Amino acid sequence: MKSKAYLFLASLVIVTLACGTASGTATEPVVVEADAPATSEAAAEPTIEPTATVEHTVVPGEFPEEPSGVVGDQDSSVTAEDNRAPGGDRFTFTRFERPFNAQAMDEYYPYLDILEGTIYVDDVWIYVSIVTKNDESSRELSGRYGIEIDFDIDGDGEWLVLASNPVSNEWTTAGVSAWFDANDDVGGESPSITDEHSAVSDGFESQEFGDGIGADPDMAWVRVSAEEPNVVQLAIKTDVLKGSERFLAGLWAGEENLDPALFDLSDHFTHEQAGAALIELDIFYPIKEISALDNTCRMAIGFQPTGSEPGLCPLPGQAAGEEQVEEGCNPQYLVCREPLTYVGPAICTCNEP
Ligand SMILES: [Ca+2]
Ligand SMILES: [Ca+2]
Ligand SMILES: [Ca+2]
Ligand SMILES: [Ca+2]
Repeated sequence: MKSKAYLFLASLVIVTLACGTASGTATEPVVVEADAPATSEAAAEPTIEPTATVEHTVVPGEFPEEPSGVVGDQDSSVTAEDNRAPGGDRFTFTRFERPFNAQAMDEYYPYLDILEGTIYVDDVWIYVSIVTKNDESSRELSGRYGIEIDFDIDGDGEWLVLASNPVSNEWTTAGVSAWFDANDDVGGESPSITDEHSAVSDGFESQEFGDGIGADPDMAWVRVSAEEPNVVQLAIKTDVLKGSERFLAGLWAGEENLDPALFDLSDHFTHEQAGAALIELDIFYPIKEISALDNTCRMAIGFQPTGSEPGLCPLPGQAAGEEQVEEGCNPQYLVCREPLTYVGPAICTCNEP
């Protein structure tokens, strides 16, 4: 109830400021002295107090040229007619490829199907680009899109930053929220894989930012690419890393079920409850309580991974746990390219006419 009241107040503020917050501010990132970030001790208590106005000091600019990490993800459109995913759905490893409705899996949601993700980092911002399946018939990005950040590289996320139903081509904090796992229970006893003994976790329970309200009103932003309406872009202050210059990052797309309180989803639900999107896993197929959801493996940002980091994308030359296979695609039409850095499987598309 508290959060509803907060959201209501927040939307009042946004409505009030709708005309005043957009452009006109610096297009280049401006380094400002950051306020002391909330400590994790303080974060156990909700720290957000609605304020009368949201005054932005620094607005994200354009992405740096060189990406810090790139990831490919399965294109479920290639097997959607068979009511299944082509790969990439391994519940016990917290990997989901299920941009479909539950049970029948006969509705495919291109706006929830992540195909590729890229991360860029500069001194002030972590920039994220999430490429969803381009669908001429429906370009509304009506889901939630986000990034999970694990800055101590132990496999459980510290932050989940989500943006709901992005529509603006300008950077905005509207609809953006940032959640912290202050009591460090995300992931349970086995981070990034299903716990043997399930325990109760409250997930990312501490909301540190929402719609421009929080200790730092400039913490997290979203926009839709002006050139590519299927691309969601996020910008998050590097302050969230609390001094770390390296992190693991996974990307998410979903709807209401992409809920900070349910993390890790692979601990909150049993495999039986969650179901599976791969028809080969016939004991668990089809998807059930976890549907309309997609995520990526985790990119290593700012360091060379050993390969043993929990949830990490397969490294080049390493036997890939999941191959990026376009089933049903005539091989002569299959176009694959290597990601720009070491962090992910080849990105393939089927150019069959
Ligand atoms: Ca996907
Ligand atoms: Ca962690
Ligand atoms: Ca776990
Ligand atoms: Ca927690």
